[in-house]
Amino acid sequence: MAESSENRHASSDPGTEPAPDARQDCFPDRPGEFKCGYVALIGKPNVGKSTLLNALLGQKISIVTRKPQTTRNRVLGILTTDNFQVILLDTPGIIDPRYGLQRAMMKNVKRALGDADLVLFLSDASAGKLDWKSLKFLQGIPALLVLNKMDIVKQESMLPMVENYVSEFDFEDVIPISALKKKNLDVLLDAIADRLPYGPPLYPKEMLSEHPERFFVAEMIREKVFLTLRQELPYSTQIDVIRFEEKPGAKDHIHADIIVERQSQKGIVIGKNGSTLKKIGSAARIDIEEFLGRPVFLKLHVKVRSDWRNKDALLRSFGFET
Ligand SMILES: Nc1nc2c(ncn2[C@@H]2O[C@H](COP(=O)(O)OP(=O)(O)OP(=O)(O)O)[C@@H](O)[C@H]2O)c(=O)[nH]1
Ligand SMILES: [Mg+2]
Repeated sequence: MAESSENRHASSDPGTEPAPDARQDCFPDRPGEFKCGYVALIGKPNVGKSTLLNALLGQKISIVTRKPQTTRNRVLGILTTDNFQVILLDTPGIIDPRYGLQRAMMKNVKRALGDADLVLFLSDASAGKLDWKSLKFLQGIPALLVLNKMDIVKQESMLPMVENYVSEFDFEDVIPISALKKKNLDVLLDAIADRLPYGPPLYPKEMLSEHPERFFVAEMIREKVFLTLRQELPYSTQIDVIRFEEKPGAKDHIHADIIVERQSQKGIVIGKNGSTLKKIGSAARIDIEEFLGRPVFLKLHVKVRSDWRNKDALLRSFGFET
């Protein structure tokens, strides 16, 4: 995950174009046996898609909070074994979009589905209710029904849910898991591998993701904003990394803006004597340093961009497709 380019916006998504020489460099002796494909994680907000992506990769690359609609982008994670490479696409939870940002989020879901060889349709086994809305997105793409959060629900109580789902869609298989407790993930991975197409790897085997470092930095700050601020305010925020300077022999300097929609929100994010902003910054810096493996100097500012969630030009400047 090398820091890429001059791209100013952390949340820009470079797409799924693989590194051009990856095909030749990896596993040149066994191209016929190798499997490789794209697998999209789809489902309602909060069902555990990002938790599952992180659990499968063994490293946290997608942010997780208890709030729904945490993920906004299509987050790509690469898992390579001796026999296969699976390119996992985490996506925003499926909702009826009400404003520009949510419409852009749903575009990211559709893009992931457009790339997918297989879908993991995640449902919260403890929720009871079926997720008809997300089901409509599948449109004939081969899918596994993945019932998450089996750690907090009795297996037999999942049966009515499974019966209802399979009567509506021809799922390839049904797999109960716990992404949080890492239960049954080996079974899930075998089921994925069975269904991947044959083909050479698209990425070098040590590669875990392809987003630039500043994307992850912005996401880590956003996670702390979601965890620190209450109620609806996090949904009005966006992170814009405006400077990311590597300083050999010294700390990296990272300057990021926390964008809010209204002046009144700015005061809340800053807090009394700057206490809230300081809390967000300290927590984010710890995660960023761990992720980058080096010390950083993180400077946060709060800026107002009136109604940014509905302004296409601003959304595009933050890397969203409008
Ligand atoms: N008990 C339990 N909780 C889980 C499990 N997987 C995820 N969670 C919790 O569910 C909440 C939402 O998890 P996320 O991974 O952010 O869910 P998501 O589907 O990515 O949500 P969005 O990005 O909002 O669409 C978090 O509090 C997780 O800790 C699980 O297997 N068991
Ligand atoms: Mg998520």
